Amino acid sequence: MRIGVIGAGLMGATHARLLTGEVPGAELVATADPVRPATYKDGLELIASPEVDGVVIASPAATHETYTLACLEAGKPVLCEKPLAIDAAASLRLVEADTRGLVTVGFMRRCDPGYVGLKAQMDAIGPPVIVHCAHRNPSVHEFFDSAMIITDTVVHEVDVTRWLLGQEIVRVQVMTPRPSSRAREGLRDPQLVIFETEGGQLVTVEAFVSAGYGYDIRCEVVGETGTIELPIAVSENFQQRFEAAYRDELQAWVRGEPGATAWDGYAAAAVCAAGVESLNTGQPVEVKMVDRASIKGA
Ligand code: ISE
Repeated sequence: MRIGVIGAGLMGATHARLLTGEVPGAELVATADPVRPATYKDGLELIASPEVDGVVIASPAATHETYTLACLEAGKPVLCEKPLAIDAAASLRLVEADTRGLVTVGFMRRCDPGYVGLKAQMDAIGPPVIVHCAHRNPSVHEFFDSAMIITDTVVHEVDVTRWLLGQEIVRVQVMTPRPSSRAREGLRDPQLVIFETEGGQLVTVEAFVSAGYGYDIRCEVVGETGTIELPIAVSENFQQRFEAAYRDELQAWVRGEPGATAWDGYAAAAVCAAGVESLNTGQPVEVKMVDRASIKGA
């Protein structure tokens, strides 16, 4: 597959590097970025190029909807970094537009060897009742605000929960202890997020983005007859921790294997919206989602 990557920032550069030699069947033929060195300044030109068969979108979130729609209009498979779009309403427009299943969302943990192993063991612990997660980053950039701890950080646990349990999340509650003295002024960090699934399971997520000591992702699934845990692998940052996941995600996409769909991107956005509302109100919030059956092709 001849691939074009839109966005030459951290994630775009990571995808471009992996596509150059690490992913059999993939050939990086073009890049686009308005300010950094790239083949095109405009992502729409890259999408229109007859040289490009498939597109990876790793530009700022506000551009995702436009670029994804252009890929759909051009009939080209697209791997869009999370978030799929700026909010749930925009994500839903993409679900409706993706009648041919051309959209994959970059929820790379589904390809992480640790998570893949965890999912493979789910049958060994009986019906799952509780999941405990922790998502700790050493630090975040100065523009990172309290809501982004939900929309940028916990969004991965939203997707992992839906993927591992095969259930939609119906309610979210966010609680915050006193902020860490290491958290930037005004940042409500850490946060404790609780999801309730449609099947009545509970998921706890400790999100702590000023954890200092490293990038640390944990997940324990408690079933009726046992528990299983993600191997602990404290790393320097998420690129290092999930290097294999990013590579395997690209490989699966190039092979045409199913990954996270536009619906998964929409569901994650809807859960995050409830999470941000709970963060702001201190109350549990119901997730508002359209009925999947009402959407053709979702
Ligand atoms: C970042 O945007 C990511 O996507 C990483 O996977 C996540 O672990 C990190 O917390 C986010 O800031």
